[in-house]
Amino acid sequence: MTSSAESTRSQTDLAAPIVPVDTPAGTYTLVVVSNRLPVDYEEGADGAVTWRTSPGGLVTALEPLMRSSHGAWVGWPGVADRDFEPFENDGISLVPVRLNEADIEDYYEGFSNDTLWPLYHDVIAPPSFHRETWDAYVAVNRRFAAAAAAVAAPGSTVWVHDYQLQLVPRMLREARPDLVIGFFNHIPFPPYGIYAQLPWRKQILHGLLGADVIGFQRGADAGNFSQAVRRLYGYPTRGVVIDVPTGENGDSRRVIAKHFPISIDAAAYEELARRPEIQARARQIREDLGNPKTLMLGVDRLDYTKGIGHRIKAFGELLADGRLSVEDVTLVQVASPSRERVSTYMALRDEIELAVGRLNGDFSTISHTAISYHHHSYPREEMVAMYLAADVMLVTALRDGMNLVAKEYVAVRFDVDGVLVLSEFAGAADELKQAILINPHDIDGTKDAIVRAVEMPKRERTRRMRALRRKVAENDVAAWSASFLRALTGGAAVPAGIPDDLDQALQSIAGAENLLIALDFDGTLAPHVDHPEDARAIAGTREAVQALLDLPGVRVAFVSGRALVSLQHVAQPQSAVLLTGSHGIEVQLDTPEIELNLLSTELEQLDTLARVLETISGSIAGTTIERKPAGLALHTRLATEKDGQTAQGQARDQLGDQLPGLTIREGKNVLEFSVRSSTKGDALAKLRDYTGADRVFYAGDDVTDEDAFAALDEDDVGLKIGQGATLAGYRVRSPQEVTQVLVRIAALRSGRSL
Ligand code: GDG
Repeated sequence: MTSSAESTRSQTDLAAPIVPVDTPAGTYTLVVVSNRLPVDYEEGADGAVTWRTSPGGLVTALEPLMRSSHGAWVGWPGVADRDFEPFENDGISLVPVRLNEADIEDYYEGFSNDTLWPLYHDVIAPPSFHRETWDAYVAVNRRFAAAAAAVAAPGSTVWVHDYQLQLVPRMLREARPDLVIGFFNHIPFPPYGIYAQLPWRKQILHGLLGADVIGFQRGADAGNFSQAVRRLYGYPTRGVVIDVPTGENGDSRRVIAKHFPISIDAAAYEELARRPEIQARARQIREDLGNPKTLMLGVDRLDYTKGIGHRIKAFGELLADGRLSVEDVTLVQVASPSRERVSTYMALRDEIELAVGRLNGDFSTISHTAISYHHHSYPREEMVAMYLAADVMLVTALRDGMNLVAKEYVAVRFDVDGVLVLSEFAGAADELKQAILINPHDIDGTKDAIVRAVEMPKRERTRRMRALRRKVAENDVAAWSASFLRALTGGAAVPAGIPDDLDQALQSIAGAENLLIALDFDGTLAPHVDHPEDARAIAGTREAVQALLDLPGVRVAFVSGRALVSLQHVAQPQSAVLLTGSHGIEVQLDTPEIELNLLSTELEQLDTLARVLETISGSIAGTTIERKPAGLALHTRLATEKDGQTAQGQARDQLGDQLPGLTIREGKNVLEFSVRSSTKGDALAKLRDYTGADRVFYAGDDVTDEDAFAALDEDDVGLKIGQGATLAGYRVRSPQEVTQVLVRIAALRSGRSL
């Protein structure tokens, strides 16, 4: 935790109510909040106002959902100093937020684009820190939060976007604790050493932690965020889960901070590319450029993060070295105008245009221009024609959240040709591994990569592009928004049976060399019951587990929060089943012994814990104590709701005083205290290690299973049973389906079809 004396003035501002107490809730069940509304304002000669949809990826991703789920979009309409009433455009309700000229200067151009943008992009340009622009940022965030709070229906979902609005989640939560709140950061989140420069670093984290799910582009961004939370607030984090304390009595709220890499509407790009007129235009572009052997393309907003200068330098040196010649190679650089009133951007434009002018002066001939430079925006059709025309796409960003241009190029190339040169500092590099990856700071390396791209044989180009296209097609923007919203809201009513996408995933993991099937017990194999000792797996489970145990290369494990003796009693597992109990504290792996080590201090804590809970349980009817090897659980399932709350409150208060270091875990009608912290994620890691599994299937129903889902790799399969927010990729209704799933895996694995 930091003890530095930071300004708390604006922290107080953050807490001010944003909505008058008696305001009625709105009616929209899904509210998207972003700085800019997805429309452009146009005024006809007669003064009539029209709105034109500006087709960004976000709109395409959310449009169908917004229509079907009664959605509204809150944002600035792009015109300063004007009030607009909410209106409908293309079937989506738009709720304009007013920004004055001064807001644009301080909140948007100032704090957002001259402080946060450079800071979050690894200080490629120096960030400015001004208290006045911070104050404007707070004030405008409050305005956005108030607008969202006013239109959101009770219990609805609000999805806030990007770095301009990082305080909105907290403001919304304070005004409307009933809402489910998500946040997605489109740009990187910097390492702690850089983030820590921000004078308002704690306030921003506090703002973001108001969300239930915080999405980032890369795993590294989510990791940087969690580290900042640990360093600045000391909150416990485990994998993607952060426990945010909510009050004095040890209560906490679970926040998920995880990567959800954004994408594009790949099919729509391909559809454009297949249009004959766009293909004709692509041919025309090449012709107009003198039909160079190789056409290279760069498409970026004119921004210092995009590494346009580095690209031009590498290209210039290749021409100077004679490794490329202007007769053969032309670079088309689209630099679309951006943030033109921010001084760093004005300086950048001068710098780039000077470099382009110099290079063209040095190398262009009357018939061949080295760089065809365009400081305009083009219609999407023209962009697609350029992608189609380009043999080599250069993405040389010094730091970039994702970089959609890279994905668009791949989506357009239905001819399975073209070479993508991609900076490893763009988020897209995590997925697009078959591109030629470069470090743009290494000019020699970049030059070699460009030459390699220019000379790449057709077969290699096709092989790489095919793999890239598969990746972009599979993970398109619809998949991105679905996976974010799934994590945020969970399924509503879960239908019976095995859904198709789960069946496909099962087919894929069934072929693993070493497969680990790890299963929670209560609520997963066995329905929840009033008395924990009465729990039994449903009929057919034992046979399904046996069928899996009989197969080579398959191990089955039970991963339970119960003490192992209790688990053995209720599950009566076959001896080949690996067991972990007490959230991974106890482990039994192919031996009769249970592994467990408790220190003498931990044993003393255990005694104190037992004394306190027994006293409470003895005085409140319907509460029971379950002893566990490294802790105790207070069960309140049989108590009245009020008594249960009282018992849990007393336990938290008294133990908070006497044993402040205890790990507290809350489940359905159970409060569990451990003297040793371990999670089902730790248990799973141990099992993966022990079995050497290359693919893992994990099924669970409880919030404690989220730690295990968080520990799964991309190729693993997580299955959530029942409703509620989850990190699992799949969901089924009940233990019945789990047993069906186990039977299905065994059948697939043994080559039988059902
Ligand atoms: C931020 C993050 C993250 C560009 N010029 C024209 C034009 N474009 C389109 C491209 C592409 C989009 O703009 C640019 O997206 P990028 O991802 O490349 O970059 P940012 O604008 O910096 O976006 C970034 C993104 O958010 C999404 O999360 O990937 O890392 O910085 O779609 O095609 N489109 C048209 N004419 C142009 O002249 N029509």
